[in-house]
This record gives sequence, structure tokens and C-alpha cells, in this order.
Amino acid sequence: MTYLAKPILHHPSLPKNSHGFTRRDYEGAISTLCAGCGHDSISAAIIQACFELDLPPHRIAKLSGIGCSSKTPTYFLGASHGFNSVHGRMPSVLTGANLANRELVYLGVSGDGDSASIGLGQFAHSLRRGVNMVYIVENNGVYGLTKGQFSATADKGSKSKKGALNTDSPIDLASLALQLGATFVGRSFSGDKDQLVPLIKAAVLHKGAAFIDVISPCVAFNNHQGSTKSYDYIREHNEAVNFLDFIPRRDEITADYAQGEVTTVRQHDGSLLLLRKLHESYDPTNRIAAMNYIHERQAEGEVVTGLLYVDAEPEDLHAHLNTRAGAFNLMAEAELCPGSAALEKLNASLR
Ligand SMILES: Cc1ncc(C[n+]2csc(CCOP(=O)(O)OP(=O)(O)O)c2C)c(N)n1
Ligand code: SF4
Ligand SMILES: [Mg+2]
Repeated sequence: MTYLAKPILHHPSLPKNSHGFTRRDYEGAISTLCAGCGHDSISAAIIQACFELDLPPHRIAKLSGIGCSSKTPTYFLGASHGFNSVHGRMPSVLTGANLANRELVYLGVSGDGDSASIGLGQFAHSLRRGVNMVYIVENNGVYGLTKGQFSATADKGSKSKKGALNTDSPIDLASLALQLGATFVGRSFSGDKDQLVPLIKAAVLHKGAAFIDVISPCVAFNNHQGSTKSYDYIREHNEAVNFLDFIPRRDEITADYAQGEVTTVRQHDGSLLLLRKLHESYDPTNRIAAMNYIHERQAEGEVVTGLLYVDAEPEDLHAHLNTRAGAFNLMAEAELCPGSAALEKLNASLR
């Protein structure tokens, strides 16, 4: 039934945000993914987060590569800017768009094949450069679109649907993001919307490279016994280190928290991250400790989720390059092209 267009009329009693949009205004086309695919739950979480954050859809740019995961931007934020790039090339296209117009919210959507194999270099450089974006990997441990080959995030010793053993070591994208200098790193599970929605909201308002690894089971090729990316495995081995309450700048804190129960991180825009500790000694502001903890638990077969690391004072690529404020498309020709005399002067200074 995917050829059916979604009805555009909404029920008048649907709740609206401050722009007068309902949640449905943040949806996209009807999904063509397999029923039960984790990727559809991530799309729903993105829709919820953008609606609750009151983001005007035309201020969001969604970019992706190739894969079932990279198809998903068609199924959310239908009124936003979108660019479906080449396999593994989303980060460089997003970087270019961000340099030309820093005023938009950039949402990069990718898969474990897209980011951990062909796009590994692009993944690495976009994070180490601090591109201001939310980079989401919908991680199912397989190439879903090309019918279930192991991806580079598949765990050593895990088995394919047909019983083949994966003998290669896995790439843990969250650990790699930490090592590369990402200033916001989270991990979640497509089946845990309560954890995922606040993580996405906090990442959107983080002014730097925010990466979220979302374990997203592929029901067609990697949801069997022997897989470590199945619904059952993740439910049994999910170790959440904290629960995030995201408080936008305009909202008051209404809940009561006992002293020592929460860690508070204030982001540059004034929004508050209230982290309820689920693990006694976990400190999400300590990069090295976060890396160690993830590896320790991984060795025990556990998947650590939650807000793994945040830098409350991030710097983005524009700060690194000291670029001029403002979007190129709003600059007059004289500003964009200062003329041959200015070029001559610049060339002379480099001789
Ligand atoms: C340059 C190039 N190489 C290979 C392919 C074939 N291909 C398409 S999608 C894909 C992998 C997708 O896996 P992933 O990114 O994990 O997405 P999923 O489908 O699992 O969500 C591959 C290898 C391609 N489209 N382009
Ligand atoms: S093949 Fe796997 S990843 Fe692709 S839509 Fe189906 S369940 Fe999702
Ligand atoms: Mg995949």
C-alpha cells in the first residue's frame, strides 16, 4: 500500500506546538521498510523530538547515504530540506552544506555499512572537525538493503541468519566517535523511545559534532539467535548508564530531584540536561572514563546505552575556521565576490 499518499487533513483536536504544527506535520511519506524494522522506530523518535523542540521544518536539513537506513529521511520531516547522497558520502555533503549555511539544523542519517565501511573516513573527519550536526547511525550489524551481509559493526563470534560465523573484529562507532573528539556521544536502542527522544533533542541543541549510535534490529536478516543486534539480545544486554531529562531553556524544572540523584549539564543555549544516574560512578563529562567503561562492559557482552559523553562547551567547525557569520544564500554578490583587486591583494600576500 506504499503507493497511497498520506491524508493531509489532520484532526482539529491534535496538539500543536508553538508554531501551530501538529506532530503529523513532521512526518514524511509512508515507509516502504519491512514491518518491524527498527529504523521506522528511529524515524518516529526523530519526528517526536523535532515536534517537541518546536523546530520549524524549513529550518532542518536531513542528509543521508545509501541503505535502508539512508532511505528513512523520506519517511520523516517531509517539509524539510533533504539530500540523499552516495553510499558513505553523507558526511562530506553535510559538511559542505553546513559551511554554506550554518543557520539550519543538520541531521545526518546513516547505516553501519554506510558509516563503518565505505564511509569510515568521512565519518571520522566530520566528527574530528566538529561539524555542528546530529549524526545518527541506525546500526543493525548488517547490510540490510543488499540482503544481509555482515557489516563492520557485527560482533566477532556472532552468526548470520544462515549460520555463518563472523570472525572479524567489530568497529564500535560510539567508542570511535569518542576517540575522534565528538563532543556529544550517545547510544540507544530503537525499541527504547523514552531514552532515544530526549537524546535526539539534546543532540539537536548541542552546538558541535553530536553522534548517536542507535541499535536498530533488522527483522529480515539479523534478528535471529546468534545475532548480537537482535531485539532479544539488546533487551537482555542493554546497560543504560543514565536517563536523560531534557529541559529546553524556556521550561522550568518542575520535577523534584533528591540531592546527588542527578548530574546537571547546561548547554550553550541554556537548555539543561538532567542526567539521572543509573550507574553509580558513571561520569558523562569524562571522555577517557567513558571509553574505558564502554570497553569493560563490551568485554562482558553488555551494550552500554545513554548519554555516554557530553562537552558542555563544544567548539564547532565554524569556530575552528573563524568563518563569517551568516548564510551564503543571504549575502549579496559584493560580499560573496569581493572583486579582482581583493583577489590580487590576497594572492600577493601568499607569494
Ligand atoms: C558505491 C556503492 N557501493 C556499494 C553499494 C551497494 N550497497 C547499497 S546499500 C549497502 C549497504 C547498506 O548497509 P547499511 O548502511 O548498514 O544500511 P542498512 O540497509 O543496513 O540500513 C551497499 C553495500 C552502493 N549502493 N554504492
Ligand atoms: S531489510 Fe532489514 S534494514 Fe532493510 S527494511 Fe527490512 S528489516 Fe529494515
Ligand atoms: Mg546496516
